[in-house]
Amino acid sequence: MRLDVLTIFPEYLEPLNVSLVGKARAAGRLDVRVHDLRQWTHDRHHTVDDTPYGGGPGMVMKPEPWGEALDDITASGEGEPVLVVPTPSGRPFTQELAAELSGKPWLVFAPARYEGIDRRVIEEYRGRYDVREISIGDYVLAGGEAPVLVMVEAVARLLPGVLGNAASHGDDSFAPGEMADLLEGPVYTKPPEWRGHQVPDVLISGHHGRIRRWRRDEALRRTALHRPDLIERCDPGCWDRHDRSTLAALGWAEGPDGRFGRTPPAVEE
Ligand code: JAH
Repeated sequence: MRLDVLTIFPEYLEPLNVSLVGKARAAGRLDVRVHDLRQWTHDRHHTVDDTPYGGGPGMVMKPEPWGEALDDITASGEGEPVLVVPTPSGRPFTQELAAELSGKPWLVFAPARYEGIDRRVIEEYRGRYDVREISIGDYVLAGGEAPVLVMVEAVARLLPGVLGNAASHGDDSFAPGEMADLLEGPVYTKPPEWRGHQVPDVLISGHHGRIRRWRRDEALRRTALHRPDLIERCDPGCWDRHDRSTLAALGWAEGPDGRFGRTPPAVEE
């Protein structure tokens, strides 16, 4: 997979040289190229921003450097890249999207600074490439570089041969229920007692059926506590008999459609 990143802070992308992504590159699974957007400016001050039309605070990134840079970068390879633009107003980045992007041969990331990039750049490349405006979460950063690091790590670890991944990642026995329906429960390793805290007996019991059920119940508890939206969105087929009784014990009410809700169904007059 080829990855290009076009940024005014190329040094921010240094972490791509280390750890998992660095190893994927060393192993020849990833070809990462980081470019300084200012190389595509022509004035003495390497200007990349200007004041917003219509007024208001902050600055907007000028279209010309982005256009020239993206034209050069996209002409330097074969085929059409997916252009990824991190923005808080984008579609959510999910494990599903990471998996989809991991199947693409070429990603070009365009992290902005200031108040963002002149809209016409997105319009221009929408007509030519698959453009994805993506948000990694509901908060505002100073720019899109940190989201690029996040997305590249999520994508790179799915590439065949990167994380000890088998040839295909589709039928993962490898990533058990990775981001399936529930959050993962707690994990433990040796020693069995640490500073007076015990590893739960069931995990040491050797009763594999009970261990499986305990882990499922812990996953349900954690999900109900931290991500009730995931419980509510699950269709009735998600839950086995034991799940239903665990959720009921956690104070969840089963509606007539078999879905669970935090508030008990309204009582008829
Ligand atoms: C901030 C350009 N979803 C997280 C996220 C992504 C991008 C940005 N902020 C937050 C951002 C300023 C300029 C992009």
